[in-house]
Formats: sequence, structure tokens, C-alpha cells
Amino acid sequence: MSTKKAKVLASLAVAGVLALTACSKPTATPAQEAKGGGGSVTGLSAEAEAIAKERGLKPADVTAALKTYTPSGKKDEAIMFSSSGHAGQVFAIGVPSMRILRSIAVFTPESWQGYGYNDETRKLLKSGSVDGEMVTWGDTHHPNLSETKGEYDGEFLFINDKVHGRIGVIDLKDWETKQIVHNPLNFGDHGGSFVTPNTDYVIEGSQFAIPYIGQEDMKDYKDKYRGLITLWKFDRAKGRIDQSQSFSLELPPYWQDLCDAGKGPSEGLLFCNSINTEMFTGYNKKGDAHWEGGTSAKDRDYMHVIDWKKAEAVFKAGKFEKIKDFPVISMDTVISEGLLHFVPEPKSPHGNDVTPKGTHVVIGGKLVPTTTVYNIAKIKDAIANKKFEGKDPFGIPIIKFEDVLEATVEVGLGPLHTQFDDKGYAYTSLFLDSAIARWSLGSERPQDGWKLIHQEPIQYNVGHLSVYGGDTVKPNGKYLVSLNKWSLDRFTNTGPLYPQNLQLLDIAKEGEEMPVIYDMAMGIGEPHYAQMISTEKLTKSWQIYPQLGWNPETQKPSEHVTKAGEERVERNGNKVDVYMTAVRSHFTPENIEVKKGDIVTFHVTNIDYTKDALHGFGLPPFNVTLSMEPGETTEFTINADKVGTFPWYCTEFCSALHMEMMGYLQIKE
Ligand code: K7E
Ligand code: CUA
Repeated sequence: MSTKKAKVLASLAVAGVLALTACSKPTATPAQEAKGGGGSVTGLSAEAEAIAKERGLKPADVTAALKTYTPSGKKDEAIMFSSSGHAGQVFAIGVPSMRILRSIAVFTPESWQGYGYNDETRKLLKSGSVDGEMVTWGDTHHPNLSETKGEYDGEFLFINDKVHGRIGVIDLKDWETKQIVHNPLNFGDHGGSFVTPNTDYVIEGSQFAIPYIGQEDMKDYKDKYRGLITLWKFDRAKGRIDQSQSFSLELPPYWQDLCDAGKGPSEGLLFCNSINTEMFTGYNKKGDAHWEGGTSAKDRDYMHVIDWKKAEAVFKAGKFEKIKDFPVISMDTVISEGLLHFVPEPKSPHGNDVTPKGTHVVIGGKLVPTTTVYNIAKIKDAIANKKFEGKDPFGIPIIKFEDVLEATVEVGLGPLHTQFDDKGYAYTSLFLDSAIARWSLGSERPQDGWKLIHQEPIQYNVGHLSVYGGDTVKPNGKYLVSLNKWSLDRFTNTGPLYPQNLQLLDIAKEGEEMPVIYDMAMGIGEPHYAQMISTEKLTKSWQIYPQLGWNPETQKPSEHVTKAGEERVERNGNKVDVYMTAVRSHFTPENIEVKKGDIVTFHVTNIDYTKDALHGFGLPPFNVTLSMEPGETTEFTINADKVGTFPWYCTEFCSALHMEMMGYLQIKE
């Protein structure tokens, strides 16, 4: 590194918090210019040469196009499941084409999927109510695929809702949300939803500390405010989180954040960051710092090392109390049972990532220009031999930093998250430098040692990065996606709200070559983390529901399935049940008469039991929109409280006579 750069690094590290808000200049770097620069495109047809010339494409552009262009009918090799931030959904994106294949509604009603508009998904959204309030949005950050032996198994996907402290469960058989759970003790759960290597638990860290119950004065922060980490027990056979077997750990109010589960030799441990060991309480009077400064006052915070297997045993032994009806292992028990140890970490860290072999854990320092690598075997030794340098104010043992440090690697400015490949490299996103750092794991590449190999510029200000399988025991080192917060000058203007920029990098080769090969504008949400899985692993994914009359809520045939010829209207007092079929290009029945004051339930079966033969159902003014996948039976209920004639229709252009696929609902006095 040049002295000039070193000086800049040092000064920015000192500037710390201020530096974090800086943003890069909107220019391509000289390195990128050089790579794409000059020369003629050789080996192409005259027509291709002419097109390249006319469009001003350089040789590197043509190579990138060849790596990513996916002709009609050809399929992607991987799928990236991405969060959408405060859009409250998940996106499935094909790689390397970077085509959005679909969105999966989780915390937010979504009318195309009919999510939140039929009885079953209304009930689902309602089940995610928070303090009795039905909330209709979420802030999704960290999608996590279910794992078996530390590898993605393609069965389930979990996603956290930071704002309300919830976890959504998606079944990858039909790619639909099946469950939303909420821990009643906190909000702002940034640190979800990380799985243990066999998906025994889904982990949720709380970030903001609050009093578990009611309101407490900020001056009592240390005594009355608490952090929390929740272990949600996953029942794979049922495809649901088992709330009765889930529990939380009471923790100091240090803002526990991102966690990663140990694997291999470190299986059974959890590593979680914390942000506010200062126990800072905000700007209250002139002269106080703001949160950003106050939580970064000390040089070190504490990485929490939690023994989740021991915690599970403690929970099963009944050593917990119930707060708001949720089992919590008290801090006293956490300490006396040896469930938690601290390791000093760079202040206000961001990412926390265990290496593929489970031997090391990497912290992204955010305010320092290095990643910090810990040796987990040494952490285990220190715990086993009770070798501590002291205790925190709550009595939690602190392991000495130097005893367990493996390396600090100078990677660049604003290191956030780290992922791994199959070549023994680690990749760290650099928010301030707007680059991806490739660095070598000394444990895997002794020929290189622990050192920076290359910084690849990206455009601009990367948050998370996602390497194909990059947090599993067997990463595939072919692709990396840089999920950038700013796009600035990359796309055609879309008004003052800019898309984000998801950039695909080809990381297949060793050394310094890892070019950006595609820019994908993301204009429907703010992806944070994403995970990339081979499509070959999604073997459980259905192309069509297994049986006619399928109920996606129970994943079984519905008791209300209606087959052709069985359509009918049944009345029982003021309760009316309509058993309806949909087929190209009509509904049966298609004229329905009810009386004002009736409660009408429609049970609609799409009997077009063939791939991709979708029908919809839009009924004004009752706020009903359905998406009926082939073979699906779905239900919605309306209160027929107004007299009138209400035409409904199929909302999916399903056939040449789709416009005629409609019916009238007559509500009579
Ligand atoms: Cu870095 Cu929520 Cu994981 Cu955004 S977080 S980037
Ligand atoms: Cu069915 Cu349009």
C-alpha cells in the first residue's frame, strides 16, 4: 500500500463515525477503464463487430455479455434469494442473467399474489400482529436458506422483519409464506434470521435494547433495559417454527446484532456482534453526543460467544422464567450456566461471519480499515480453561483479545460483511471505498497468508455481498453479487428516487481478476443480504400443486375442493357458501344472488390442472384479489352489507376469451 493511501486510511479511521456517512464519487475507476479500454473485438462475426462498434462496446464488455446473456429458453444456474428491505418481501433473482423471477410476499400485502386478500393469507398476516396491532409492512434484511450439515438444502427460507421483530417462514415447495412469528419482548430485530447448521434453530438478535415490559426511564438504562437473543425452534416435518420449544436469553443492553452459527469444529456455538457496550442513552442535552458517536466512544465492543447447545439443555431443564408468556433464560442463569462469554471486538462492528470450515470467525470493523479474524479453537480453549481477563459490569467473563486473535487484515475502508469461496479467499464489502476486497485466509492459503489480494471497485457503496454458497461449508466460487446502496450515474434517470445497483462479479479465477460483469437495477426495494443457491438444489420445488384442490396453508387437499359438476350455492341462515370452479374461460356459477346482510364465503377451485394455467379473481368493492395457481382451492369471505350489482372478473389474461371470464354478484335488499 502506498504511504499516501496509508495516511488516508489512518485519518479516516480517526474520523471514524463521520467517515461512515461519506459517499464515493460517481466515476469508473482507472482500473475499470483500463480493463475495458481500447482494442478491437476479435473473433466475432462482422455483424457482431459492427454492433459492438456501434454501441461502443469494449472487449471486456463483450466478454461480460457472453458470460451473462441467457438466451430465450435457457435457464439460470443459480437463484439468489434477496431481501427487499422495507418493501417487506423476498425477491428470487436468476444468476447469471440477473432476471427477477418473482417476488415472494411475506410481511406486506401483495395484490398480484393475492397475498393478504383471501381468508388464509389475511389470517396469516393477522397472526403476525404486534401488540394487538395488525401491521402491514416489514423491513426484511437477512434471508437464510435452511441447511443440512451446513449446506443449503433448498427446503425452506427464513427472513426477519427488523422493525417489528418478526420472522417469516417460506416453504420452497410452493415458494409461499407459511408463518410469521413475533417475539413479544422486543422490536428492531436486525440480527435475524440465521440458522444453525441443521436448522434446529433460527436465531434472532434484538439490536435495540428495551425494557421487556412497559416503559422505563432512560436514566435506568443499565438496570431496566435489556438485550435479547431468541432461538426459534424449527420443526422441519411441520415446516413451521415451534413456538412452544423456542426461548430467549436475557442479555445486557449492549445492542446484540448479527449472529452467525459455528459449524464443523465450532458447531454448537453462536457468534453475535454488539454495538452499544457503552450503554449510551442518546442526545439528551446540549453537548451530548448523538447515538452514532455515543455508541462508538469505546475502542472495543463485545462479540458474544453463546453456547446454544448448552442453552437448549438449560431450557429443556426448565431453568427459565416466562415474561409476557415467552420463556426467557435470565441473565443470572446465563452466567451461572456458562452460556455466554465475551471477546473484545472492534467498536460498533457490522458483519460477523464464520469461515466455511468453522475454524475462524471474521468481524467487519466498519470504523476501522481491517477485518479481525479470531481463532475459534483458541476461544474454546479459553472458555474450557476459564482463562479470562476480567468481567463486564454484569459479571460476564471476558476473554483476552490477544489470546484468541488470529489476524487483522487491512482490507480497506468501511468493511461490512464477509463471504467465502472455494479457493480459500474471503470477500469483504467496503462501504466507504466502494469496493469488494478479496483477501486470503491464511489457514486455507498458507502460500499467501492472511493478506489483501485485490480490491475491485463497485458502483457504489456496497452493503452486503453474496457469494454463491458463500456462507456454507461448501462455497461455490463462481459468482459474487455486490448489493449496492447507491447507483448515482449508472442508470437512466428515474426521478429523485434512484434504483439500487446489484452488480454481478465473476470471481472464478484466482488472483486479481474479478470483474463486474452485470449491473442490475433494483427499483422495488432495498435488498440487504441475499443468498445464492444452485437451482439443482431446489429439487423439492413444485411445478404444480400435487393434487387438484390444494390448500397451500395446510399443504394438503382442501376439504372444500370443488370439482367440475359439483358447483353449488349453499345457504344456512344468513351464511352463504359458494362452491365455485374456474377454468378457461369461465367461472361456475357465474351469477350469484344473495341478500343484504349475508355473510358470503367463496370457495374457488382452479380446475385448470395444468402447468402455468393461472386464474385471478377481482371483486369490487370488497378488496378481494386472488391468484389461483393451477389446482389451488382458495377462499374469501365478504360481508354483503351493501345492495348493488358487482361484476367480478378473472384478473389474469388466461385465454383468448379471458375478457369474458367474469360474473355478477347481486346483493338484494
Ligand atoms: Cu449490512 Cu441489515 Cu445486514 Cu443492510 S445490514 S447492508
Ligand atoms: Cu381466467 Cu382470465
